[in-house]
Amino acid sequence: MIKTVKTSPYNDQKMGTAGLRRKSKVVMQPNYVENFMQSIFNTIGSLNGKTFLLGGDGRFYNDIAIQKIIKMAAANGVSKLIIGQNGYVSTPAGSRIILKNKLNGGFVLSASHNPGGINGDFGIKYANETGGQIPSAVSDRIYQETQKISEYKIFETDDIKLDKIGRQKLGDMEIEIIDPLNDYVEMMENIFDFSALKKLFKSGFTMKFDAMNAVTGPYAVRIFEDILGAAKGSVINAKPLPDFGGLHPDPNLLYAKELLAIMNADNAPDFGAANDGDGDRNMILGKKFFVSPSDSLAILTDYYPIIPAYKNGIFGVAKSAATSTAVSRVAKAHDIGYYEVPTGWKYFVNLMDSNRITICGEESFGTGSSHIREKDGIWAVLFWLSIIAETGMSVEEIALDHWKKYGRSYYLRYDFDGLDTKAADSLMADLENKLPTLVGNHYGEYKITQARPFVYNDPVDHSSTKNGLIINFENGSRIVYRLSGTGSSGATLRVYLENYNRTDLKEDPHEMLEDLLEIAMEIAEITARTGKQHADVIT
Ligand code: G16
Repeated sequence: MIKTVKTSPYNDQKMGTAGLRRKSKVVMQPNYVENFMQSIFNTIGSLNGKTFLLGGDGRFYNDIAIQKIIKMAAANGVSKLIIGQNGYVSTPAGSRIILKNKLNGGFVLSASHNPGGINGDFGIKYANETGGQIPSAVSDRIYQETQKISEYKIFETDDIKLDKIGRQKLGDMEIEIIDPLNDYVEMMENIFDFSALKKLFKSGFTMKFDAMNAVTGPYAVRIFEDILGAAKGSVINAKPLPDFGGLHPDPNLLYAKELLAIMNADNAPDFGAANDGDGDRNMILGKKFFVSPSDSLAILTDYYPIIPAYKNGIFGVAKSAATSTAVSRVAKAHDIGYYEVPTGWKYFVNLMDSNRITICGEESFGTGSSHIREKDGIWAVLFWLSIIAETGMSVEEIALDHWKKYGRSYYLRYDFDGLDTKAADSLMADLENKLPTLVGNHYGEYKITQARPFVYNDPVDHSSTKNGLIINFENGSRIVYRLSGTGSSGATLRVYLENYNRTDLKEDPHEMLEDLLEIAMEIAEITARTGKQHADVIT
């Protein structure tokens, strides 16, 4: 019943910042999933005795890809698969299940915040035994394997039913269908003070959580409505849909429009939040108020002593280099370890495993801690609710209080989308070459003091990664340039701007970054090289 099928390589199966992401129609090509999965299995080697998690965010093609992976796992000698009921598992819950049950790794089928559907994107994230995504050295080996693949193995059988919790067999492989919520909910109960949060909702506190028709809907309904007592209907777009109901499941000011309208209305609830397709990203809103992810990381870190799981102290904090420096000031004030890593959650994993950090986060709407090895959208929301329950302050008051204490890093990210890959690569290469010549240059009041590629030397595995170019100014401002690693076609240039201010705390970030944007466009010759006068997306 095990069939060996001849195949030939696809040349585009290199993983990006977080797994393989491609247009659904690309992934639907004959043998595309099979080639990629067989390359992973070949790279792992012996699968006997190994157990993996399998699930996804419910997007289009999840159901088909899951069946292929189950049948290939059985044919390749995997001992056991643990699968989320109906094929669902969020990225953070998956990480938890892997860690808690000491699995050998797992596959979460998701293109994260990218849209779904036949014209959208599909993706496969591969986590190792840490519950975090594999390091680049391993993804490079898998890519090599995809380039020479000539056959794959698959079990010939009917599709496996995934709707009932319980155990079954496929050949010698055991399949266990689990409730993907249980372990995750239990973990949250052990991190946060749920009785304080129940009191908060009992006192009439109101919230809206936008699950964006993606995988966190059932998690959010169970935690916020069923357990903590938020009013029914507090979770909107709660049912996971294959095309996310046409939504772009990216929790930011551009795509979470429905939530934004609710939070900007005069009768807005006290608190708003959204998660992305696979539940690892979060956006936090107050009444007519947006918390930038970089500020959110700094604020959560500042309040760590109020959370039961962290009250005895944390090891340290880390951010990606592109994220604003707000959290560095908090780390200094609390006298805890502080690290900057390349973009990609996988770079936090060694720091967590070696007890160097407990909390970490990124500008790309990700925050989390060492409870798992992925970022965690619902964790961030529960942390914010805990701060509100403890202080009695509104979201806006908490942010203002923070800025008064530490000053404010005005921060925005400008994305130039759909660029020709070669043009984007040469823009970055030429910019890197001219960096040394920029030091000392003046642009109005802005004087460049440092201009360098960001190079990260991992203190644990001693790997070295170059990611992005950073320009520092005398007044504390920064420009960071890098190319996105999560797109499914073409290139996206990201320009991250930061302007630190100690006294003017309530200004419009767009205005505060206007001059720096002009400088950033000029230095990298963005208009001349890409034809773009303006960024396509600003978050
Ligand atoms: C992934 C990574 C994040 C990264 C983000 C953006 O998030 O896990 O660490 O910050 O991509 O990456 P890029 O700037 O290269 O597009 P997710 O939520 O997409 O898995």
